[in-house]
Amino acid sequence: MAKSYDHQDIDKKWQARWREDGTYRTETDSSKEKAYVLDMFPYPSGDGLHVGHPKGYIATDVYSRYQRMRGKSVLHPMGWDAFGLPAENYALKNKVHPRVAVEKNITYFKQQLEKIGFDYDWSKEINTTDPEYYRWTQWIFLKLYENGLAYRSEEPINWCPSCMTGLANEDIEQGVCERCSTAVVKKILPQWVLKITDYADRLLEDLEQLPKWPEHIKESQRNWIGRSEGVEIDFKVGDRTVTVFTTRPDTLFGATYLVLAPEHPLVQKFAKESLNSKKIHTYVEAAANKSEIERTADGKEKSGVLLEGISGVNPANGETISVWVADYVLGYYGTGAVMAVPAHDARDLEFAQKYDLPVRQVVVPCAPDPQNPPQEGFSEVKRDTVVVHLRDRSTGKFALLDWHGTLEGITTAIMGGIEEGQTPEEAALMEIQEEAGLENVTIVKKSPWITAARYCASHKKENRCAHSFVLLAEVESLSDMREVDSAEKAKHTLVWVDENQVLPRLTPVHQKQMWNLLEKDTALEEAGYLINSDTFNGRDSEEVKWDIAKSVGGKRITKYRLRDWVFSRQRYWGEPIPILYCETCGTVPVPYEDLPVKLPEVEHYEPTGTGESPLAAIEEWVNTTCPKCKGPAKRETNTMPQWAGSSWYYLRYMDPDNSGALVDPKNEKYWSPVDLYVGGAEHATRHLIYARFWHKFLYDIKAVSTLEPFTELHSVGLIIAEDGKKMSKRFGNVVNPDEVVAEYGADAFRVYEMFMGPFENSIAWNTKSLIGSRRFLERVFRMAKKVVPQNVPELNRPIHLAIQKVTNHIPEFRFNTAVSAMMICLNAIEDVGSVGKEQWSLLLQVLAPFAPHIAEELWEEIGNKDSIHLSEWPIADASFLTLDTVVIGVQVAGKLRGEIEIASAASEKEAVSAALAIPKVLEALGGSKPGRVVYRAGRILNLLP
Ligand code: ANZ
Ligand code: ZN
Repeated sequence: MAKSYDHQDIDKKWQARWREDGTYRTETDSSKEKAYVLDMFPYPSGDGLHVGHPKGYIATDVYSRYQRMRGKSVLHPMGWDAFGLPAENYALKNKVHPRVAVEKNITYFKQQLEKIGFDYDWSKEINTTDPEYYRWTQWIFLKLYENGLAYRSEEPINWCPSCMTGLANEDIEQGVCERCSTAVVKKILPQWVLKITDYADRLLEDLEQLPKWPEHIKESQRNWIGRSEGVEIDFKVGDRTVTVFTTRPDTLFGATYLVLAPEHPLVQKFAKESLNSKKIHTYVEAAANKSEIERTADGKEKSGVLLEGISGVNPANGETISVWVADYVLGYYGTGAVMAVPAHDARDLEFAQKYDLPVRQVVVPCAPDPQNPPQEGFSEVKRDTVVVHLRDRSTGKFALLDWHGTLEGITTAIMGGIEEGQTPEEAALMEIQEEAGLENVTIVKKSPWITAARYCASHKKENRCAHSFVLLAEVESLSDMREVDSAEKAKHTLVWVDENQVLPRLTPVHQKQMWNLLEKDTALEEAGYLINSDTFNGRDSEEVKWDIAKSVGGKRITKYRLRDWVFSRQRYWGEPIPILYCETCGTVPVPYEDLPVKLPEVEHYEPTGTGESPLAAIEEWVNTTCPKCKGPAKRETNTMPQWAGSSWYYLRYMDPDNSGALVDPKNEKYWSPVDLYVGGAEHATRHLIYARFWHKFLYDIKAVSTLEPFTELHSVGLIIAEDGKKMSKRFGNVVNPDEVVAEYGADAFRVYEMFMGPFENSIAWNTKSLIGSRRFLERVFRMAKKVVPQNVPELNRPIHLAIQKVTNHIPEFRFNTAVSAMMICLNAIEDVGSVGKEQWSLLLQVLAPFAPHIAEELWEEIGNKDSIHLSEWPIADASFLTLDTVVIGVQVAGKLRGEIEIASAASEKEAVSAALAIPKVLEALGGSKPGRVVYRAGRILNLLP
C-alpha cells in the first residue's frame, strides 16, 4: 500500500533543506537577466497574519519561482515597516517598549511566513526601525533639506486630538483622522514640510510611462495631484484688488458677484468698512469651527453674508457687482476668492437662488446630434427655435409629435422657428395653434436656459445650429380643439402621452436634454458657444478662454490639489528628524557622519498632548552641541511619519548591509527598477506617490538611475471572511494561516488562494473549496505511483497544453486559469492511468511555483538530485498543440471495416467512440461493445469482440 500524502513531513523536510542549501539565495549575476519581485512589506502587528495577508505574497512567490526557473537572477525579499502609530499604540496598550513589541511581532510574523514555504532570501531582510536602516532615511531627509525641499512652516496643520499628533492632508478622510475617525482640528505648530508640490508635474506626467500599472491606480493619482489649468483675474473692489482663480475665464461676462473665503486676508479690512461688520465677524468665526466637508459637501445648504456698502466691478463689462463672504469658498485653494458664475457653476447657482442674485447665461451648450450629426463641407445656418411642451390640464397628458416622411421614426415636442420680431412665447403659441389646433393656451414656464444642437438638414444640403428656447404651456381642456391643417397632418401626428412617457418617447438627444432642463434649473457646466459676451459672442467657449483672460490682463496659472507633505509627528516611535537648533547658528543639519540620530531610551513614550513630542522631555538627549560653533544646541524633537521608511525601502533590499551608502550604485544599476510590485489597493495614493516622489528626488541627486521605481504593479483583491464581512478580530471571523497549513498543508493553501478567482477580485474564504485544492494535490501524489519509463503519446497534448497555459498565465497574473489548466491535464493523465516519466517531470515543473513542497518531493522520487526550483522551465512543444488529424483504419477482429478521422494524438476512448459511430463496425461487433481494444495512435484501431 503506497504511503498517502503526508503534507506535514513533506513541508518540514523541504523547508529545512531549502534553508540548508540556500536554494533561494539571491545572486547578482550580471551576465543574467534580472527579476526584482517585490511585496509591499507588512507592518508587523501584534495580531499576526490572517489568511488574507499572504495572497499577494503567494502571487509574487509563484512569479519569482517562475522567473528563477526561466533563468533570471531573482531578488525576492521581505522586511518590516515597523515604525509608526499602530506599533506605538500597541506598545502603550500592552505596556511594553515599542522596540520589544516589534521584535516579538516580527518573530511571530516570520514564523508564519516560513510555514507557507516562500522563497524569500532572508539575508536581504530589512527593518525600518533598525538604526542602520534609518540612518539612510535620515540621510535622505538631509539631502532634501540641502536641496531646499524640506522646510519649516508655521502654518496651521491638521491635528488629531485623539492620536495627539499632526497629520498630513493625506491622512485625513472627509475631515476625520483616517486611523481613529476623530474629527481633525487646525492647530498652529511649527512643522517640517516636504515640498512634494515641486514634483507635482513630473508625478503626473510620468504616469504615462507606466503602461503596466492598473488604470484605476493611475487615475487616483491624477485626482490626488489634481492639476487645474486656470487663470488669475483681478477685480476692482473699492480701491482694492481681489484676485480670483478660475478655470472658466470663458464665463467671465456671466460673473454676477464675487465671493471671498472667510479666511481671505481682505475680509477683515472690508468688514471694517462695511455697514454690517458685526454680522460678518460672526459669520467668519462660525466658519472657522466648521470642517471642510461641512462647508463644501454636495447638498449642504450654502450660506454667506453680503459685504454691505462694498462693491466690485466685472472687468469684462464694467458692471457693478456685489461682494460676499461665504464658506463654500476655501481659504487655501486658488486665491481664496472666486468670481461667481451662477449660470455655469452648480454651487454658485445654489447660492444665487438662495440670495436672489442675478443669473446670466453666457455659454450655450451645443452638442452635435449623434443621430444626425453635421456633415463636413456643408455651411452652417443658425436658427432661433422654440420647443414647447403642452400639458392638458384635464388629463395631465403631454402632446408629442410623431413625424412622417423623411423624419419617420422621430418623436419631438411641438416646435418651430422664431420669426423676426417674435418672442419665444409668441412663437410657441403660434406653433401650438398650427400643430395642435388649440387656442386657449397659457405659457406656465420658460426655462432660463438656451441650449443648442447641431445637425444636418440633408434635404437643404446645409448644417443647422438650432438655438433653442424651451417652454411649458397648459391648456384647460381639449374640447375646443380645431382640426389641424392637412399640410401639418401630412408632416406629423399629434399624440398625447403620460408624463413618465415623455422622456422615453422623445428621440433627439437635444430634446431629451431640454425636457430635463424644464424640470430642473441645473447649472450648464458644458462647453458651447458664447452669448451675452460682447465681441466674443458666437465663439467656442473652449477656444475663447485664453483670449478673454488676456483681454482683462489675466495670468495663466496651474494649481494643484496636492499640498506639501507635513512631515512631523509629535510621537515617540519614528525616525528622529536630524536637525539641531543653535542659539547662534540657527537651524543646523546634523552632519552626515553623525548619523544615525538614534531614538533615545525613555521612561514614558506616551504623547504629551501639548503638541510636543515625548522626546522633548529627555534633556540629556535634547541638549547637545552645535557642530558649527560648538555652542549649546537643541535637537528637533518631532519624528518622521510612518510613510518615511516605506518611501525608499525597495532600494535597501538591493544592498541591505552597506554601511557606506544607501545602495551601492553597481547593485542599484543591476536591480533597478522593481520589475513587479504587488500590494493592497489602499496604497494607490499615499505610499505610491511618496515613494515616486523620493525616487525622483534620488534620481535628481544621482543616487538612483531610473525615473520611476516600479515598472509593473498589481493590486491584490481582499479575502473576506466566510460570513461576507471583513476579516477582523472584532468580528471573530479571522482564519489563521497556521491552522490551515497545519491541517491541509502549505501547498493546498497556496493553490487554493491562487485558484479562488481572478487575482484582483475580492473573494470570500471558503474552507470547502480549499479542500478541493487539497484533493487535487492528493491525486497528484497518487499519480506519482503510476509513472512509467516510456512516454504515453496521447498525453503529449494535454501536458504541453498545460505548459503553454501556465507559461502564459503567470506573467498575466491569471493564476486561477493556470491552476485549472493543470487540473485538466491531471484529469487526462488519470483517464489514461499512467504517465511517462519525462511527461510527469514536465507537469511537476509547472506545478512547482504553486505547490513547491509536493513538486520537490515527487521530483526527488523520480530520481532527481538537484532542486526542481533550480531546474529549467519547460517549453511547450508546439507540434503537440496543433490539432492535426489523421485518417486511420478501423478493424474488427483484424478485418478492415471502415475509417475514422481523428486528432493524431486522440485518446483510445476518443478513437473507440468515433469507430462505434460507424454502422458497419457496430454490425461486425454484433451490436455490443468491443471486449478488447488495440490502438496505435495515428496508425490503427483494432476492435476484438
Ligand atoms: C468661475 C467659474 C465658472 C468656475 C464656471 C467654475 C465654473 P478646480 O477645477 O477644482 O481647480 N474655485 C476657485 N477657488 C476656489 C476656492 N478657494 N474655493 C472654492 N472654489 C474655488 O476648480 C476651479 C474652480 O473652482 C474655479 O473656476 C472657481 O470657480 C472655483 F462656470 O470660476 B470657477
Ligand atoms: Zn551653532
